[in-house]
Amino acid sequence: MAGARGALIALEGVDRAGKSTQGRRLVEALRAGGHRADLLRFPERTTEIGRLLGAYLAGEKDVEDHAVHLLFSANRWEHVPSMKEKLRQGVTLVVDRYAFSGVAFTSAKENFCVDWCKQPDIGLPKPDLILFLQLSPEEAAARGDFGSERYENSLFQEKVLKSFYHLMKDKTLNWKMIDASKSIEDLHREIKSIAEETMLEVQNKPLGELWK
Ligand code: DGP
Ligand code: NA
Ligand code: NA
Repeated sequence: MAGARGALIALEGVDRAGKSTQGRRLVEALRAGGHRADLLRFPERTTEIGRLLGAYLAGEKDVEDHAVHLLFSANRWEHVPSMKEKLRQGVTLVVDRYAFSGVAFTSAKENFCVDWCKQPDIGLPKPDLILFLQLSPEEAAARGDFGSERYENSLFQEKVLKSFYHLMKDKTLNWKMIDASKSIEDLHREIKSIAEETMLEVQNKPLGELWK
């Protein structure tokens, strides 16, 4: 029998919900439990495309909205060969943001429809689990001010959230809503348990293709 494959787990959610902290904690805990696991964060800013996106987000560079949408997608695609190889070898991948952020952020802009936004990401490795970390705008505000990157303002973030809710209606995807107002520790335990369950469930199932 071929070895068990790893699971692809996406973390999505509103700003300051704790995605990055939870992603790190999850990978550490899985490794401590004897699993192979890696963390990936999109945009992945170390490639050429990633550096361009970093400059765009920092406001150092302007890029036309359609063009930048395709670049965010390209930044995911350029990691697909290595992601598939790791999953095949049994490494579970935790991704901090994925195509759902891609669609939610661009479709929050004027004159972009969800359908157009999804096209370039069709066929990406399909997450076995999408954890959506939910936090009310009030609770998010209590965790501190927005940073100074592009998109970091409350009006735009509300539109992004609406787009996320639209994407969650897709029942072909395994969305799990998580209450991110809990303590870091409680949230971590909940996420770890759902992740371990998913890893067992999918280990002998083929990896899917997103939105196909
Ligand atoms: P982060 O490093 O998680 O803070 O994400 C950087 C910012 O980029 C954040 O505001 C969300 C946004 N973002 C992430 N992925 C995409 C994408 O695919 N398209 C667009 N337009 N924005 C994205
Ligand atoms: Na965008
Ligand atoms: Na950010």
